[in-house]
Amino acid sequence: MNASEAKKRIDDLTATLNDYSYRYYVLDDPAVEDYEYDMLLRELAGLEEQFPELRHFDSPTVRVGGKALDEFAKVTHASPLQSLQDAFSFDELREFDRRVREACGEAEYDVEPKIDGLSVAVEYENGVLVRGATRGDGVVGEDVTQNVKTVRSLPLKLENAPEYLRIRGEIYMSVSTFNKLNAEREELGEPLFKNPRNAAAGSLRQLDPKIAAKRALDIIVFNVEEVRGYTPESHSASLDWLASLGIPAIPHRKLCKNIDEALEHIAAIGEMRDTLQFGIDGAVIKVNDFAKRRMLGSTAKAPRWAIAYKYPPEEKPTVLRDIEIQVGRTGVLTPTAVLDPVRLAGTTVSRATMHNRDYIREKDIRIGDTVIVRKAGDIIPEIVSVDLSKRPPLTPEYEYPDKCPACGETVFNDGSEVAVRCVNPECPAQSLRNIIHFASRDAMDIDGLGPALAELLVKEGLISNAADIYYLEKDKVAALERMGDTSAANLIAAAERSKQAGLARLLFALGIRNVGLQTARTITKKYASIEALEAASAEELTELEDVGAVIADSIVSFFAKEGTRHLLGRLREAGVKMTEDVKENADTRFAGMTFVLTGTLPSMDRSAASALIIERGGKVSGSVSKKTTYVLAGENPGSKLTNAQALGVPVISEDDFKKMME
Ligand code: 0OX
Repeated sequence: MNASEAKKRIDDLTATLNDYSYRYYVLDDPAVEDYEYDMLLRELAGLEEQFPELRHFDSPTVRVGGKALDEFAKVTHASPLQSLQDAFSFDELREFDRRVREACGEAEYDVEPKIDGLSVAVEYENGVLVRGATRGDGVVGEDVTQNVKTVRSLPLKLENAPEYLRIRGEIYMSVSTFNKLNAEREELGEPLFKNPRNAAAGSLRQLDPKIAAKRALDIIVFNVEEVRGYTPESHSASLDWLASLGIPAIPHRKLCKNIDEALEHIAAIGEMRDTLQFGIDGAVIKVNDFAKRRMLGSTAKAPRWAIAYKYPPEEKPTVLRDIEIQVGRTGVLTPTAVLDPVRLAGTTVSRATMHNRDYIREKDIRIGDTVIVRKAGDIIPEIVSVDLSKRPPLTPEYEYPDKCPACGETVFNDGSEVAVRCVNPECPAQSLRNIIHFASRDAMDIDGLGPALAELLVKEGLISNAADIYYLEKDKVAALERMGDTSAANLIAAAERSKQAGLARLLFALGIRNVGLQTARTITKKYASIEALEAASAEELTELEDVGAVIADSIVSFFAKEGTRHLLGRLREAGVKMTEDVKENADTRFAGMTFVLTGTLPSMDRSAASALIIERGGKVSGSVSKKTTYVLAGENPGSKLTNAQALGVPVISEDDFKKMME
């Protein structure tokens, strides 16, 4: 195919696929089968690879995500993204109505669901999606443009667009996507997301947009924050207008004549809760008329013309079928309720936390009971109470195990805490968890060694502690179910690579109580070898920033354990690096300097430039202030350049920057 034929086909495919996407994701009215869509998309991607210069900026292939970032740039919102005042009763809503009428007379209210996702601001310049940013603290958020572009229901280009448009919406993960994602993660032995909101948050904050794209996020838009080139007079008119531009405006909203109608619609939204594809954590009442809104104004925190009603946590009865006891990494036994599945606040619940032994005793919870479950803060379901009227006759009291379910040793409760613990250092449940943690990404990052494989290796007797990972024999691994030569070789190579992870990661990987990765990093700044750390007293350790007596004690008692010496000895013998490199003669020419990057640089992308700055001891910030040392500007710089000029911050080009690095 020659270039002009390719151009025609690329133009055609881009337009057609964007139309199909709109019909599928916004109108919920697919025009073609998924298969046909996928084939056309593949054809387009192939042509774009051959003729990159012909790719449209709003090509549907943008949705699969571009290059990974090193960090998110900070974004100062052009005007703060306000929050909402909360109400927990209809009385408070009537009180809100009274205040509104006092200030501006009778008012019509828009009532809409309050989506439980992550607030973002999205900007369009002349119809082109130029930026997506998280709300952050309302004033400064993070630039998540790449990930926002993967949201298929959000147009990358608007027809009949105003000159400038900034909208606000909620990014969320649909219940069906969430369930699918967790099912896949379970299969792979990866940790499950607690709820759709956490899953959406984790996905939106992925530095690699390809991962974000796979998570299939969605958006619902509920506000026009700023617009130039159109003047809406009311909220409902502005949302209808957004919908006419192809933007997914908030559904189930209703214009209500007065507070009674508004309360009725709030109740109706509450009834729908279980059937919606997005989680909600309330409903919002908003004065519809913008002139009235201006009369009402805002307090320092929130507008006076809107209020959020929070529904009481949903509670439902279900039957407790079993109580499972798990043994954690620190030996604590935790009971989990196994329930008949029940829909609760947007997800299906079949397990609930029971906290500890005392919790079960105090509530006298028994297997076979009908229990009332609720989501605490809409995250972890818990048992609120037992419906005694439904207790089957002769149901025996529940007996908490006195033996560890994993190793059979007697468990202890020393009276000083509620936790019942297994103190057997050889307990396989604890060692499995230690191994899983050791291999995890932030720890030694042993690729491929997830919970499922770790469990298999322990079960088959190939490993029983973290050090054993480094002594695995390829043939034995290859002979395991679903493994084979290649997987075994990959695992051993990954373990080999992990030996160079360095002391900070190793300390974190060892699972010392209270020592997270950040603390581990702090420690290695002063103690660059494990020997140096072993020799440190608790008192010396507390001199470190962020290390208090509790952490210091954990570290000292960890090194005092017999098992620790043995484990470290075997890790050392295997060649695991036990020092942290202190970069001597490190290039620190940018130490103490803060750079802000803006626009497109001629030869490097912004993440590469950021990496060069950070490696040399500098910082990269997303917004210009008096503290900024340089603004590194490329083509089409944004408002950062103007801000720099206003504040007298020196502006440099990529060439200047390169000279600074010579
Ligand atoms: C939501 C939601 C959040 C926006 C600007 C002032 C009032 N989570 O669904 N906030 C608002 O309104 C805010 N509306 C919503 N629907």
